[in-house]
Amino acid sequence: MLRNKKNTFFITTILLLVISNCSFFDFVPPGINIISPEDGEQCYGKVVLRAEVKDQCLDRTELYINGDKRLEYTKSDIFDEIILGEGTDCTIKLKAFDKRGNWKEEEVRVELLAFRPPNTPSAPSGPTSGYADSTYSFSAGTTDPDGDNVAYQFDWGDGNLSSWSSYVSSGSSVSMSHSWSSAGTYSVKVKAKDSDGAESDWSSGSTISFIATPEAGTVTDIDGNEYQTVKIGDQWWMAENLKVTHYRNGDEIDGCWAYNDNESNVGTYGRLYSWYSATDSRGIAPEGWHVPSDGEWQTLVNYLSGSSVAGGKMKETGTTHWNSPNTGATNESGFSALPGGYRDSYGVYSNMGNFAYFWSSTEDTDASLLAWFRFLRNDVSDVYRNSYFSYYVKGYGFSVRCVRD
Ligand SMILES: [Ca+2]
Ligand SMILES: [Ca+2]
Repeated sequence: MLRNKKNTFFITTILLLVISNCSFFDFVPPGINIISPEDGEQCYGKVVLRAEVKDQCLDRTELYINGDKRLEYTKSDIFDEIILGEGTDCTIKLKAFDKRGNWKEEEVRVELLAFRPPNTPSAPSGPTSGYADSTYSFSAGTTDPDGDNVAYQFDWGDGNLSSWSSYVSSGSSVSMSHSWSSAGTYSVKVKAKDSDGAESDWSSGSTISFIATPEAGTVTDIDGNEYQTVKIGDQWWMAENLKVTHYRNGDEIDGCWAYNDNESNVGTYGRLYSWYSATDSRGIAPEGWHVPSDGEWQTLVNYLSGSSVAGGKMKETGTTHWNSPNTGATNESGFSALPGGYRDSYGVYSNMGNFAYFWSSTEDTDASLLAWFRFLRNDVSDVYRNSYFSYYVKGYGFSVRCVRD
């Protein structure tokens, strides 16, 4: 009976029947009040008919659609849905009879238009980054032009679709969660359908980037200092700043300093090293590790979704060490960058709390006096790449993080 859904219309009827004692001397025809639809109304996909029929001797009420008798109600009849034929114009007539032969009819004409789907939802809202194999929620909502209830389905961007949510009222939102099994960047979309099954288009996508949950380890330098390490993508990084004072061969490192020459800073912030000592052939890094090249830094930044957000994912959270506002800090990478500041070539220390500077081993090929370094700030989520501070930059003291060979 239910044919092509698009061209099929429904009538929902609720007849309010008033029962009273029936007198033999009843010469009054039934009263009919069609509450909805109004005459001339445009209806989308279905007509909801509500009518009140009153008579002390009511016998029956007949429903006609476009002149065809469709249903007959008796006193106890209450109908929910009647399938209505195709078409754009439709007359709905109720004809009521009482037991004494009196009758009356009322008619309304409606314009039946196609089902209107819900409006296309906005891109789902949810996190922009996270860990693969963890579960994250996205929410979405939209309205239906007919006020129909709406259900939602999410396209998680990894080849999986959610099941349809249960129906909620037009304008309400729903949340659904998903776990993405692989690191990468995904576009999450949503679409809506109304209670008649009419579907919206897919929304635009919301981007979410996942990294693998960091694995942790340790490494020990020649002085016996143990460092936490973390695997970020395919790289193992030290999760603490280097604090060693001897090269691998046991020689003392001359270009290395405690911030403000205060040894109490070393435990938290490590030491600051000149580029010359960081790249000295005797080796500043623990066995099996090295000072990262500019390219190795870039691999890290790329894995963390690029320079505009990677800093936030690398910074220790909170404001114990970083000055407020520590913008964007999530430390999702486990890198735990700390704002160790720097020492300039005159021996002046600056910017602890606001900046973290890290050497790369790579000289700037355009100016061999310069070498590439990365820095992070308390007030942005960026990672910056630079080679110039002054022409004596290689003599500046910056923090050092080592990466495994
Ligand atoms: Ca009557
Ligand atoms: Ca609708």
